[in-house]
Amino acid sequence: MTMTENAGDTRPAQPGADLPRLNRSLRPAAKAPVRIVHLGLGAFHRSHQAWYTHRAGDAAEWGIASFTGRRPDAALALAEQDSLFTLVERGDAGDSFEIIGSIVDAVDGADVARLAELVSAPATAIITLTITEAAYRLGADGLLDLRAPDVVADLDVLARRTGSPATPLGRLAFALGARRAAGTGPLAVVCCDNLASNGTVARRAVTGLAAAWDAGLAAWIEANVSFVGTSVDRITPRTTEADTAAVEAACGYRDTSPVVAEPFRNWVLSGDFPAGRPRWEDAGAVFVDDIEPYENRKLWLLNGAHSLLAYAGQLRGHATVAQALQDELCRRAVERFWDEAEANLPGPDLQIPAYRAALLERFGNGRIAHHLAQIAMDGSTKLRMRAVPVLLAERARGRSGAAAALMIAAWMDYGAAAAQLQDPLAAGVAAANSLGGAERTRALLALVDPDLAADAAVVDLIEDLRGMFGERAVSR
Ligand code: CS2
Repeated sequence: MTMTENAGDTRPAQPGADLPRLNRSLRPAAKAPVRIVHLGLGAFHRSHQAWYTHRAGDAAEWGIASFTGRRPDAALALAEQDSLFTLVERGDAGDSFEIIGSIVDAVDGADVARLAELVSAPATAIITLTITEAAYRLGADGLLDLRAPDVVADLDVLARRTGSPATPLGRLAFALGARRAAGTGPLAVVCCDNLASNGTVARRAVTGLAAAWDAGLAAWIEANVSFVGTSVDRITPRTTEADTAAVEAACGYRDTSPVVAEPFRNWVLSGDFPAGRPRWEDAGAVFVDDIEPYENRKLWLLNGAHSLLAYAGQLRGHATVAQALQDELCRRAVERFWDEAEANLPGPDLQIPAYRAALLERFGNGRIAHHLAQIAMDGSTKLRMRAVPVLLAERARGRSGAAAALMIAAWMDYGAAAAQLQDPLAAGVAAANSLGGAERTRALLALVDPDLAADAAVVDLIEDLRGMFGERAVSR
């Protein structure tokens, strides 16, 4: 069911609690059986994979059981409305509203027994992941950091067989162990996080953790789990109270968990699905043999510009992507970074000029309040995918890579100015910031990439670029 906002609607903007709650009588089609298990029940999962599954021609056969990460809240709220939610597609011209029915079970991530039960069920064919870039616990060398405290704690829990693992990787390894024990055969793990070579990263992280627990499980995963790589794209800001009110006003029911997204969406996938998959191509998903150029285009051009705007924009006092883009200084920094990135992306097939033009329009969508503070988090991990490859590629061609370096410098300035930094390496950032001058810059760079930090010319370049956007205190 798709509804379009009726401008002539006379209902009050905030109809209040007397409205019915979104409920099963509004389910767009019968509940599908669970065949997909998802880890990371957040807004992006719902605007992207849940939407594609909902729109697949064979949606009736593919239900998603979606597990939250750290907190149960999103699952509790969805469970109260039969796992249904409204997707608000917010374009320049207005909003359209659609009830998405592909999630059939919303579960507290801490319920690891239920996860193991569903992952080991014969009908389950796919596990999708949106657990955030930082959750793969990759060190700067690209391998699982077996010394990360939460990884150590999960390995301890798994070895003792008491309690439950708390990280997504630990939970996934545990559930795959249950599938192995049940003998229910191969399946696909589809990584939907913004990481370069995300299928490979997921495989390394999951098998790395499994190997440290149970070598037999690691071998079983290697032989039975297909790690599918993807490039995912749909700008999905955090839902606000105003969004919830807009759904009430337009749809006439109360939905505590709507999701707002831009009309644009894109999903490129590469890999095997040994137990089958929905016909996501019906909804526009594209299956390719070589995903790397698509990944790089998206990670460098979209996500790279996002990170640059997040740090530069906040240092300049802006709150949203659209606002930062109107600032000449920020906009020029983005264009220069895009020039560097483009010089290292292959051929005309990727249609970079059109992609860049489309990005300017998407970022400029003033009706989407995409907060820079949301994008700014976990910078030490994100920059490894968004700035470092472009910087390295430029330097390998004998150029400076100054625009990519500026993104890193802006992250450093932001880290020094932010009242509270949300980053897996926040303690390291604070320690580095207690040093002075070039030593500080070198120590911060080592958190992102130790090899780059050993290159004095790169440290000097970044040091020179510090302070370019001012050092306004950043409160959030
Ligand atoms: C953003 C992404 O928060 C971020 O780091 O760059 O979430 C971005 O909005 C999505 O990748 C768009 O597809």
